[in-house]
Amino acid sequence: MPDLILALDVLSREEALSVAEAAAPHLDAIKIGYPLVLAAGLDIAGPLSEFGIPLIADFKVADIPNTNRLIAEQVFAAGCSGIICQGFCGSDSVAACVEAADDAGGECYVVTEMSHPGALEFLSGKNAELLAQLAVDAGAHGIIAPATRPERVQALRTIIGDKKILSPGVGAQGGDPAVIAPLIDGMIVGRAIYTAEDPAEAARAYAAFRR
Ligand code: 3DU
Repeated sequence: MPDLILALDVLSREEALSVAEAAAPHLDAIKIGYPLVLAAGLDIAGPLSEFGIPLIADFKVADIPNTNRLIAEQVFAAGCSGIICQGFCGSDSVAACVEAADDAGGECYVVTEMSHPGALEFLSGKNAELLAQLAVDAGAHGIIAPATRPERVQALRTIIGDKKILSPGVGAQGGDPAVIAPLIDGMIVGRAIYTAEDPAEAARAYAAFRR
């Protein structure tokens, strides 16, 4: 059963720290990304790390290898221990993120199939399977795969073996935690926790699906 990862897509430092503090006892990691970092700055990673929970930077990095490496180095220097990159820029671009993660003692996850309906246009099916194989070949620590499509998570699992699957799409996007939890290593939950009237209680409820 999976770790619980809070997707902290709130738009102020105060709200981020207050939600993180409330939910922290039930969490294994916090995922930060463009919404929070653009609103509050990457140095929000400093106070967030004080809750003692690993931070994963979801910048879906998608550039040439040199730029990917520069982005990843910033992320790890800020105190994050994981980074999420796209795979569709190719193996050298992914390798740049994996190398930066390895140098920092961190982890790199590659997006394969996304969870929203539009993912079916490009980021699904055969393309997702190629991206999963690319993640394996590049030495990535795991992949991102959709909680909204458990059967696709199972298909991608056959490619990546025991590498980690972190899975967004539970709650607000309709994914069922009871169905997806046994298939994955990390359950990513955002709005269903941070917009709840009582984020601590919401996090506690999702934490029931943890290891
Ligand atoms: O739908 P939620 O509010 O639980 O948030 C899900 C988070 O995961 C959010 O940060 C989103 O950007 C991210 N994510 C997906 O939802 C789907 C993907 O395929 C990849 C990342």
